[in-house]
Amino acid sequence: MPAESRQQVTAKRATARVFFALWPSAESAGELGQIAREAAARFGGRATRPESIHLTLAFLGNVPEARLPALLAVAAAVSAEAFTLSINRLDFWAHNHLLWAGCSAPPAQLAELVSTLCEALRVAGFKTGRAGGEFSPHVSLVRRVPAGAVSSADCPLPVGTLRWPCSRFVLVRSQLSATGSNYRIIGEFPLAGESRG
Ligand code: 3AM
Repeated sequence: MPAESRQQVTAKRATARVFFALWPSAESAGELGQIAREAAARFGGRATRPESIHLTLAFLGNVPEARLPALLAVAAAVSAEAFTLSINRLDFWAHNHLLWAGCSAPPAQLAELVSTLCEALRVAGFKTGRAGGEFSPHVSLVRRVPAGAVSSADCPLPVGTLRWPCSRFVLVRSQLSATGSNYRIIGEFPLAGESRG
């Protein structure tokens, strides 16, 4: 049998850095992007660009490209209900200098979607997230906020409550670059019913 070409070997080893997420409408992304820019101007750090704003459901990291069709099939078989997120608070994690937006009361359907998705991924042999890590729903708005810049965490969102209807989740490919991560949606999966909440 002829030896594998260098190209074939490289193709087998190629990986994609991927994660599942909720992706906002352009309108919600625009509003959150504006809050991110204002917070970065006030506290320092790097605001997430509107086109990159998302809520991570499950992070897989590097997956062989050859396994992407299986990954898409697992997600397509997930059955979960649509819901609406009420984003109404800002918070700050000192350990990773991250300012983020979230919900005071995340809907039960969000946790159900994450547990159903993660269980389906586990059964199919995909590893997700940090071992033993709890799911903490958050929308990253400003990264690398300087230490000590934010004195009070957990405050209301400046624009009041932002409604984010979620009728699909997506698989995203992340390309790391010197200027940050670039995200590309490579799969979309509908959630059942009307987005309520
Ligand atoms: O912007 P957020 O935090 O929602 O934090 C990373 C980002 O989500 C997260 O995956 C998203 C795309 O990069 N992430 C990166 N490395 C991770 C890891 N090892 C991770 N999440 C869990 N475990």
